[in-house]
Amino acid sequence: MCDKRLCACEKKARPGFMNPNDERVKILEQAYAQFAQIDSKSLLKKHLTQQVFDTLKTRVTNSGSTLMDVIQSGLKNPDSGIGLYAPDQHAYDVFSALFNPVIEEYHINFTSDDVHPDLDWGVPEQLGDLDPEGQFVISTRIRCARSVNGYPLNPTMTEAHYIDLEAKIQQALNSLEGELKGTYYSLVLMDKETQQQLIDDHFLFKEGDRFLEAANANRFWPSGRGIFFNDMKTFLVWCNEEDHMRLISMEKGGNLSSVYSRLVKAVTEVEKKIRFSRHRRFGFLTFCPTNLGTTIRASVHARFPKLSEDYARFTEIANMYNLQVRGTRGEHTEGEEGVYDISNKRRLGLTEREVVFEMRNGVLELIKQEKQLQGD
Ligand code: ADP
Ligand code: DAR
Repeated sequence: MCDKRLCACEKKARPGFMNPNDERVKILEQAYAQFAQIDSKSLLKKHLTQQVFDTLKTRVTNSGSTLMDVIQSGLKNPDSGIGLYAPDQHAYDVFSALFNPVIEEYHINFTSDDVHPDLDWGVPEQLGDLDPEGQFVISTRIRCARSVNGYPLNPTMTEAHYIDLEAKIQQALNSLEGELKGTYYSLVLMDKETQQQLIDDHFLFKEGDRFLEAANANRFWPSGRGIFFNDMKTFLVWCNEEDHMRLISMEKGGNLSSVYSRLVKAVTEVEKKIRFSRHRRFGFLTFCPTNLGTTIRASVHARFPKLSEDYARFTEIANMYNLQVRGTRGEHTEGEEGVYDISNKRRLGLTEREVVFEMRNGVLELIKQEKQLQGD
């Protein structure tokens, strides 16, 4: 019987698998045993069964990522809603036994037989204005995420990757013209006062997100990170935050057609210069599985003082229309004075057109119910 620690036979793990006696497997087993004792409502907690864990614990992607890289954020943050991220593009396939049930549950009605449809922006002019009288909607924003082909995802990027990708993105954006013309601002060169003002004004991403930190997505910060925006700040691009790129169109008021039309024009222009990563089943690839597919989050900041008096009922109604309620400072924040961030929850299994219409129809219903409660 060979000594497990020294035996050469144990050292030869199969490609794509760790040796069961590998120290990393032992650490995973200890972490899973501790996680079993913790109460959590995350989809990770629900779907990482002992059987799934045992199936995946020795798997390794072609970038060297393990199950720990996938689940560590959810292990460290039991209050996660999801609790897992893809450390590289290959992870969605290698750890599909865990990703698939989480993805199919989060994206509602996306079943194991479904494949994300081809891109279809639809006709932006058909969306109209959500609130022409300006009674409820303060501002409208639509964002999509893009991973750049040939680059790994956050946890497997080197500092050189971040800097090289930032230069590639900056070069592509600096060639934009007309309404999309703008300037790139690197976080490395940005003074803290300007940075905080941009965050407070809802333009720039926050720093130090604990979920991303635990997922190893904030390494080498702020190297390679930054923001591009046009003079009006109606078209913006986040560089190397959670995803390689977040392309954002936003403006005051509820003119959904205007915001969506600008985003479609921008993404169409940028994809002439940068090749985006797509998965054969999940559409456009993102770091978090909640953003796969169209990667679109179309949101309004809107006043619902009556509806939100009963917050549980408010979120129940929103869920009926596949809408998500967030606070006014982004994810994991609270509403302020009856103002909330209302957006589509589903991004996968629908076309771009269907996703934005789902948000439009849901928001119009919330406005109708708010008017009824106000006795309009
Ligand atoms: P993402 O939308 O990229 O998932 P967040 O939910 O964290 O990220 O929002 C990012 C920023 O965008 C936050 O400052 C948030 O307040 C702002 N934001 C989101 N939707 C709107 C909107 N409709 N109008 C104005 N700002 C918005
Ligand atoms: N905080 C993580 C991510 C949820 C989705 N939001 C993203 N990707 N920004 C969670 O599991 O709650």
